[in-house]
Amino acid sequence: MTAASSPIDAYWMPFTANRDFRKKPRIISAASGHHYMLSDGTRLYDTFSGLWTSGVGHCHPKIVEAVQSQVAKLDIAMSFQVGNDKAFALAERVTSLAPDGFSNCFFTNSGSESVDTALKIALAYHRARGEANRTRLIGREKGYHGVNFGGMSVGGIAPNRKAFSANLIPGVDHLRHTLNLQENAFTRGQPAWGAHLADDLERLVALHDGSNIAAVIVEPVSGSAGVIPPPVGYLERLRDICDQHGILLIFDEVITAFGRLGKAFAAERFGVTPDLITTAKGLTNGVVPMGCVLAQKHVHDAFMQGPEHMIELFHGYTYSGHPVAAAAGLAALNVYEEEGIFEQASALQQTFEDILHSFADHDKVIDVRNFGLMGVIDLAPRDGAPGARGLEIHKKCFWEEHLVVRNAMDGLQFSPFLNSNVDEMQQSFEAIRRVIDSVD
Ligand code: PXG
Ligand code: PLP
Repeated sequence: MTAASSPIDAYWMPFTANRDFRKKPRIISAASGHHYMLSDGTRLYDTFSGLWTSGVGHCHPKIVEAVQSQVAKLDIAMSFQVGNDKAFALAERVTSLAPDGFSNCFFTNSGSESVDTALKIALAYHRARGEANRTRLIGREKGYHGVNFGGMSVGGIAPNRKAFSANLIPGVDHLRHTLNLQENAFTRGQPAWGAHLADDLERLVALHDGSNIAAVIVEPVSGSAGVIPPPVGYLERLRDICDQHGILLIFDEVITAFGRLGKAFAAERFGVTPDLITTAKGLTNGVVPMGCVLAQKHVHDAFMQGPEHMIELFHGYTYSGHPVAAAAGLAALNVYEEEGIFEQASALQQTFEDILHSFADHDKVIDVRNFGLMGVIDLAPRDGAPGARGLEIHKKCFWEEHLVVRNAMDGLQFSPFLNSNVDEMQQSFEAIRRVIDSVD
């Protein structure tokens, strides 16, 4: 065993500049409501709701209580061949929240696992229906579908793919992304320009023949790549083309589900119904890791054939439907309903949009985008040092303004609590403006 050289060096942090972090670690040790706490008692306001996860705030008493009592009652049950009561109850609740037609729920432990599960369901679905030639998968440039091999391959974020280029799964194409600052900079909500980019799918159908294409996966609103709302008519167009050619449409709703757009699902908000929906994050308010794939009845039922003693889908995780996670999920869904959380989110959208767009005339700002309670302020990168300005702002917000602000390179991303207090939201952006003003 080789001991790490300082007490924090052993932890290899995800998606983090580890060496820079270790110089002055930002370590959170408690949270309550809309604030984090450091071990010295400093309180920080969270502008990112965990990591798009915690719509109702941290350590909600009802979710905490549900998890505490569940872990003392049933810690784990075997999830293959035997089930637990909470997983069945949660599957019922989630499918009843989903748009009409969704009948079944397959549990995972993260968004990445939900995406790889959905891709596998799509491939196996076509095979079960006698169309085993439908193997091609289509993602979109700038898409983020997690970090497992399937999701990384259909994803379109170059740095996430670069080191693994030769090993991405074969038979994947990408639609063009819809971010275009010449046409759409500083649009509030959905841009009017860009629906025609969905016709890229027609080109791929023409190239490969539609009969070889299994599924298209998109985020209804791109999140990680920097909040890119769909152009008006774009999602509808994708749905039409998929229908014409028997292609499954997958919405990756890991961020957009459970109220972030003011409705239970983006599918409902946009009035476009995919065949499969992937979720995670808000399913448990982020309290216990859990995701799920929602399937339309026609997808699920295609598997329910052959001898009844046979497994229909050779896929699953040890922790699929984990009882403690499922108890957290049930409690979170209860809170969403009892406290009118989706309605609160819906009511906050306009204020959030107005605050964000008040940054539009700042000389360091090159774009502002928003939809529902998702938003980004894109800053101009420093010459020769892309990302440096964003990271400096993140650190200054943390230490000087006691705010946790997420930067992805020079984009400042915002995921306000679905039950935010407007005064706190306003104060946090006043502080962010001070910091943007103060850096080079
Ligand atoms: N799909 C989508 C649309 C996501 O947003 C995943 C899949 C993967 O989920 P897991 O649970 O495996 O991380 C995500 C996750 C950011 C950021 O800064 C967003 C995510 C992850 C990391 C950073 O926007 N979303
Ligand atoms: N911004 C907002 C909106 C807050 O609510 C808080 C704390 O409540 C802060 C910033 C940080 O304030 P302080 O430095 O007093 O912890």
